Amino acid sequence: MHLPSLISLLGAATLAACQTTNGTVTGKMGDARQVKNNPVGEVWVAKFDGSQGVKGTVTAVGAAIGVNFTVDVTGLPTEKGPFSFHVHLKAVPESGSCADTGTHLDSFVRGTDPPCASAFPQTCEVGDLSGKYGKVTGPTALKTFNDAYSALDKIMLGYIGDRAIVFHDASSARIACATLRKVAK
Ligand SMILES: *[C@@H]1O[C@H](CO)[C@@H](O)[C@H](O)[C@H]1NC(C)=O
Ligand SMILES: *[C@@H]1O[C@H](CO)[C@@H](O)[C@H](O)[C@H]1NC(C)=O
Ligand SMILES: [Cu+2]
Repeated sequence: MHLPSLISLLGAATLAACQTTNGTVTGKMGDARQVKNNPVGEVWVAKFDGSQGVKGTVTAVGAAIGVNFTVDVTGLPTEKGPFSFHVHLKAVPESGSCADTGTHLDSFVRGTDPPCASAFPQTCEVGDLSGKYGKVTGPTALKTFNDAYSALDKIMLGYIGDRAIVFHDASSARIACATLRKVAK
């Protein structure tokens, strides 16, 4: 291959990389990988019982790629929003303490800096759902989105099962949490 065509080939490859990631890989383990072997139609639900003010559900359904989420809650304290929400590492303990649900699910180890750029969801923490798909406002929120990087199989990176969904207010205080549990078929 002569030099000019090699140069144009390299240019095209660089352009392709920029179009998908803007050239910046944030994760120590690379970009988040799409999950294509979830059990399609399997349902997991985090049930917010109202004891922390927030009432409703966050539902996760296995899809051909990743997981379809539905956030359907009410009782968010309007004046404290907008509200972010994430998958945290642990389940909510018996005490109900959202403080004890650990940090965000971050399977590809990118941390919170730089902040998630929603145009490049593969570079965000897997659990940073509101970073990728937008925060919600109160008092009532209904939002659906597909996250390609969430897994329903325990052996996969990005596994969300038996982990907490946590809502934060604008000051980032944890205002409500509930654990994603598998719904029996
Ligand atoms: C890509 O985006 C990130 C975060 O938005 C920014 O910090 C970085 O400078 C950008 N990189 C390039 C090569 O434009
Ligand atoms: C997931 O959402 C997509 C896009 O809305 C939809 O086409 C697909 O049928 C959904 N999958 C399941 C299993 O609900
Ligand atoms: Cu959080």
